[in-house]
Amino acid sequence: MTTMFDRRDVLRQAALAGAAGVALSAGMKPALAQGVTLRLSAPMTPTDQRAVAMTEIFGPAVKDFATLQPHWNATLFKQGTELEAIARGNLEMSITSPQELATLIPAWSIFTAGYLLRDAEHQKKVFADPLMNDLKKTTEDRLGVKLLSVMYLGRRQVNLRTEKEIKTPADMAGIKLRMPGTEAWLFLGQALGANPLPVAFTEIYTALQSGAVDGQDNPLPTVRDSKFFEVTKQIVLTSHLVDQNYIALSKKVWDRFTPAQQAVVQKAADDAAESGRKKQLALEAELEGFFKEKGLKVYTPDIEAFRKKVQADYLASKFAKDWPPGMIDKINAVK
Ligand code: KDO
Repeated sequence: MTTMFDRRDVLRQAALAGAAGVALSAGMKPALAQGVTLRLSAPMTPTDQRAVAMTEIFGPAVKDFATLQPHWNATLFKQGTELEAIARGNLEMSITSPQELATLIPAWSIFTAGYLLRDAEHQKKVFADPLMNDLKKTTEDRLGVKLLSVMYLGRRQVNLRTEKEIKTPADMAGIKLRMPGTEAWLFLGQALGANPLPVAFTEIYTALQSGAVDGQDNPLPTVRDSKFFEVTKQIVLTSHLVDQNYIALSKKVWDRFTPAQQAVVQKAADDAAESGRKKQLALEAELEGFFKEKGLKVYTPDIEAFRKKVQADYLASKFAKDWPPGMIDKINAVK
């Protein structure tokens, strides 16, 4: 785990790198290296619809001036270390999350709150809304990371290897629920009533198989793609988080593109995100049947009981103190 000291150091280095970028753009801007390589590191599998969209849509769209070089399954950087790698100039792209951004810029934790975003459409509109301008700008200035577009991961569901039926958060007591390894993610597991344990995405299957954890939470397309259904017995449709990832690009690299190239990169990201979103939504609609055929129990618990506890826990949490005043209301008002 990276310490607080390391994390502040990342911000300081990114600020220095940003200052260097400003000096360059003030006069000595280098010509764009021909055939710039965009190394992208992310934990998802190459068959995840977001990865497919990046490979089949984003890569070809920018190929005249940039080469997308994806490293899926966290093979280049470990899950959660990608933003630091971009800030330090060791990586050009990632598919990042509010939970990871929140480790460096606490205001991002607003989007880690369960039962906030309503659906994929709301998520897309919120990302495009001016209410996001400050957060996006702070991320560029302090981290040197430009967030190009929002990718829909899906509604997160509780997926257990245990058999006891779950109706309310009280039924989750004592369940060892795997969560990704950031504070905000662990808090979500706790708000669901479980006993959260940090495990990297690439280790989930083995942790479920060995019984090191009792379950995990992820959207249905991920449960199929990463084959978690093979080592679990039930899916509780809590829909506790309309999960989002962002296509993240080094701001230094972005600044080296010409305006015309920037327009191509932006459109490529938006097109990839839109394609991935449509495919994830279609999969979510059809996968319940697939899991039932595989012998899993799939059912809806008392969603209101979960919503009430999770929302109350977040509002009372230390995270809420970092949320920009009025932002929850603005998010809710986006129609
Ligand atoms: C996960 O680790 O559970 C998670 O779903 C968290 C997301 O933010 C994202 O990192 C995702 O993993 C990866 O893209 C793998 O699907």
